[in-house]
This record gives sequence, C-alpha cells and structure tokens, in this order.
Amino acid sequence: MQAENQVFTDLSAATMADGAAAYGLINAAAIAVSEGKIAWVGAEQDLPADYAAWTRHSLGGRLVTPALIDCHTHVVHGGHRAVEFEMRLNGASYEEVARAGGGIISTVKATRAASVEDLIAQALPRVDAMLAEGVSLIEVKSGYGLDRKTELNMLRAARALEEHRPIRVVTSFLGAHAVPVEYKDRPEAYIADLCIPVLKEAHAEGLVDAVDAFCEGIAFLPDQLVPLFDAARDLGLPVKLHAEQLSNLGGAKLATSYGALSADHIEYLDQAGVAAMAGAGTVAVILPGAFYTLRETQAPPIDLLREAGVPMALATDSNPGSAPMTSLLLTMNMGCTLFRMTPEEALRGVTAHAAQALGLKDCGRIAAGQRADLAVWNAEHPAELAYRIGFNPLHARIFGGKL
Ligand code: DI6
Ligand code: FE
Repeated sequence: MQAENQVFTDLSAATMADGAAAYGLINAAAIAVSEGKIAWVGAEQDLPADYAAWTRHSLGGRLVTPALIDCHTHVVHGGHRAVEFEMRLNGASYEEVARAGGGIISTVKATRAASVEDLIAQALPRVDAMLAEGVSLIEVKSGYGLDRKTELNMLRAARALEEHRPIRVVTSFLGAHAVPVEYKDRPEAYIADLCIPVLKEAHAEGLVDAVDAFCEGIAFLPDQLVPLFDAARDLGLPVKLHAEQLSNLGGAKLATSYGALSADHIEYLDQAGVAAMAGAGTVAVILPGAFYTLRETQAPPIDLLREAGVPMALATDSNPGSAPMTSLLLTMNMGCTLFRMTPEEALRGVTAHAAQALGLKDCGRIAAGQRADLAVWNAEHPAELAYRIGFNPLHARIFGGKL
C-alpha cells in the first residue's frame, strides 16, 4: 500500500496521550497519514475537510495503538543456552554450569565465533517474532563480544537489521556487560584499555546511540563505571544502566548523576534511588522476563515509582541467559500479573514510555507529527493486550504509513 496521503477510518485509537481519557482513547476515530507521518487524529466526525479527498481505508472497527517498542534487548548474539537450562533443571548448580563452560561466557564464545552475517541470520527469527506482535522499533545492545572486533560486529549486525526487515533499530554499547577472561580480576583495566577505546571507535563509525553497562557484584561496581560514563558524556552520548537487578549497589544513583535515559531491572531499588530517578527524569525499565526466568522473588518497587511519578517502561530483555523471550505482549501480561502494573501502564510501557527510555520524541504516541508506526489489533479494548497469555491478536502493522 502506498505511503501517500490516506485516512484510516472506523477504528478506536489508544493514542496514549496524557490527560482525561484512559489510554488517551478516542472511539469512532480516524487517523490521517501523509508521507510516513501522522497528519491528524481525532473523532471521525470531526475529520477536517482538508482530508476529505484522501484515500480512505476502513479498519473495520478495530483497536489501533502506537506500534510497540521493545526498549531493552540483547537480540543480537551467537548460540543459545538451552542445554544449560536443561542442566539446571536436572539439578546442576549455577557454579557447575559455569565450570562446564556455561553462563554468559559461553555466549561470548559463540558470539565471537560468528560473522556479522551469522549474527544477523541468528537474530532475524527473533526479530520476526517481535514484528509479528506489532513491534516497530527495538533497542539492541552489544556486550557479548567483550573484544574490539566482536563488539563492533554486534553493533553492525544490529544496524543491518533495518536493511532486512521493516523495523527501526537503536543501539546501545554494552561493552561493560561482563569482565572477559582476558581481563580476569582487572575490571578497571578492561574499562580503560578496551571498553573506552572501542566505544570511541564504534561511535566514530556511527554505531552507538547510547552507552549501557551492567552494574552488579558479578559485573562492574559503580566506581568502575565512572570513567566509561565520563567518556560517554564527552562523546555526547546518553547513558542507561542495568541497575539494582540482584542487589542494591547504588547504580541508579550513579546513572541519574549522568542524567541517564533509563535505569533497567531495578528489583532492589530503594526509596532514595526512586527519588533520584524522579529528580533526573530517568525512566524505569521493568524487565519481568528476567525476573521470571531467574525465579527472583524481590519485585521492583512499582508503588514507589508510581507515587514518585517515575515513567515506567516494559521490555523483553531478550537474551540467551536470563530472558530467552521475544514476546512483548507476554511481557505486558507479566508486568501486570507479577508486578501489579495496570494494563494502561503496561501499554504505556511498551509505547510512550519505551520511546522516552530511548530518548525518542517522534514515536510512541498517536499524535500529529509522530511517525505513522501503528499496530492494528483484533481487539475491542486496550486492556485485552495485557490480559491474554500467549495469544497474538495483531491484525496488521503500519510502518512509516505503510500497511
Ligand atoms: N542482566 C542479566 O540478567 C544478564 N545480563 C544482564 O545485563 C544476563 C545475560 C546472560 O546471562 O547472558
Ligand atoms: Fe539486559
């Protein structure tokens, strides 16, 4: 279908606009689209005369939302860890798995062994699963290379996904995901001698939209990340952080001192961390898939975040270890059932707030001037999207105005 001037009619629009109506819902709505952007949205009966001559396309009374945004993924990586999953369920401990070559290091090995083309080919089926659920934009992190060549290749593969599928990709450099064996027990040297120089090189090649890190006892302590975040600031790149996932090290506070776009996971975030995020306008990215997979019992402080007005996003964390998942719809359900988020918060979390977690202003809502990236659902009410488990009600995806 042509991207030129057209009006979608006979739909209800969950615009996600702030304000009176829940979900920013407009019933009996119309959406005018021109050159890939939304020109107008409102009640169909109020459609201005200017749009009367545009090609009309009825959506049969269906629900339309902004296309979904997965704002935290590790979807580009080599191999899988299903055998490790099986070993653990047969009684092996985490340590035994690690000694048998499992864990994050096994993914690093498989990722280093893969070419850019391999990485793309392995990621595409996962990306296709996301597209099938109405996703139009994914964030993709590096962090399974931990050497110069592979970190660059992961980011090149991530960028290249846009050439293979109708999807938008933004990237985060996650060189500080783990300390590689070459730098065992020398995290500071790894950051200074490898991570920062590779970040600069990746940035020069136009491969980096943000800088991320894993702040945890098993990864990097806050102080060790200061030089990396300083380097990001010098390059004019925003930061985000895997923070307070397994323990409270004050990662969110570090991140907010750099005006972080987001702090992610945050199961162990405390009141002071919540206040710091509220003050800095940092988005809380909630990742229930990792919580579920790790059988974590400490839930993120949703009530405190809500009270403080911290915007909450939801994402899959799609990775081969702690979140081998690709379903953003299931993630929404988990956010509600495991964490007591509301279905409206869940939908905001994969649209408007997900865009905010990536620093993007041109997507995530249905409003004039936004990109015409929309999802059309076989649904009557927006709460249906978070309500069903393992069911995909997508009717169609509109990407850049094209159905
Ligand atoms: N948080 C996690 O849970 C993981 N990475 C991260 O930043 C685990 C990644 C893996 O096990 O491969
Ligand atoms: Fe992650």
